Amino acid sequence: MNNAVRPVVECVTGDITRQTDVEAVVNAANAELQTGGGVAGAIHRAAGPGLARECRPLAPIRPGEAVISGGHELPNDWVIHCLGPVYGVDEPADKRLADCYRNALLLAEKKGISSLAFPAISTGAFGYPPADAAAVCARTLKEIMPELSRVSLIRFVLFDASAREILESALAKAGLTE
Ligand code: AR6
Repeated sequence: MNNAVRPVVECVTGDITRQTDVEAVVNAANAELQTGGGVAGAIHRAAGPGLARECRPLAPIRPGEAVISGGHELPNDWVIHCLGPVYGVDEPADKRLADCYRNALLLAEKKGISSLAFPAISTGAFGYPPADAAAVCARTLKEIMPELSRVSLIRFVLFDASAREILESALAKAGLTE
């Protein structure tokens, strides 16, 4: 383990585009890295058209992959775009979802990003059952934590209280929060 101080892990209810105090936000992207519904739509609307322009040469990405761009008009310096698995299609779904969290965190670490906020990747349009996705997220976070020395805040932003409770309980079960 090379991280003397473990990153703070927290869950909040809110909008991923309104996280003014983190350096990076994670996008639940589509393969083309263009606007869409849900998180991707909200991020591209808030970031402005420069985000889609910057992303064009980075696409397409594969399920589990993560790439990074600037934040444009978002209050964040960076956007880390992850393509989650479509549940029941991109198999094994748990591995692909774990890859998203792992690759996003390793990319943040590599870039020296100290704080980032994630949405609940794949649990909207891509249909991943929230409790199963939360278990994968917590397990992956626990595995990757020892490899992080620069990331000091990992926030999860859930759209509603019930989604937040599901993730909070998975993180607590994994011993990652109080
Ligand atoms: N802030 C935080 N969470 C949100 C927000 C927001 N602004 N908007 C939605 N959520 P989704 P996916 C929640 O569908 O399942 C897009 O069309 C939402 O309630 O954004 O990975 C892309 O173009 C859900 O719990 O991501 C892709 O094609 C979670 O965020 C596809 O959807 C993820 O929902 C990606 O699907």
